[in-house]
Amino acid sequence: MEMQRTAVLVKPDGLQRGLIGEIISRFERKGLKLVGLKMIRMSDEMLSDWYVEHKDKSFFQDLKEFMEQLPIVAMVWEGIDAVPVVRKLVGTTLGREAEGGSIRGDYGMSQQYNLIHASATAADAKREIAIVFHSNELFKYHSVIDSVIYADYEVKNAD
Ligand code: FUP
Repeated sequence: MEMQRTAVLVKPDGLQRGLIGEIISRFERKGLKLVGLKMIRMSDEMLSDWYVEHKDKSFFQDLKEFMEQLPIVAMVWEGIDAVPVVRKLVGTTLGREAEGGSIRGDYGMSQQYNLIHASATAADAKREIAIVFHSNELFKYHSVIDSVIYADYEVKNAD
């Protein structure tokens, strides 16, 4: 159990579908804390770094072209075990198979157009956050609801 930050992208299909507010709202209601947010058009270079684990896959170029065609909304969410918590809310990769109740399960039918990206591991999260955010674009702040989101011992154990 540790305090983590995780990267989320609302992809071009999520932007076109008008799901930015819905997606942010789900993470807010869960009790995660928004610590970074921006709208950007990702460059080919950024995407090559972002999807480095897929660089030899057949879909790599196609995926990058899809991600480059429109701006995306990038966010950083913070919380205890935020990386696996967000992955669970996002659901598995293929929308048609993703669990009902998850974002992909509730809103998507596709593999490539799966609306959203979420970091797979804490190491991926660190790398991905650094691709899109400067350190002065990430915020550390006390939220008034912190004390009803976690018990004190959970926060102590997570530090
Ligand atoms: P995920 O971690 O669930 O976002 O999915 P992956 O890391 O397995 O895949 C990264 C992205 O590549 C996914 F968002 C969907 C896309 N993809 C394709 O476009 N085609 C494929 O055949 C496999 C994945």
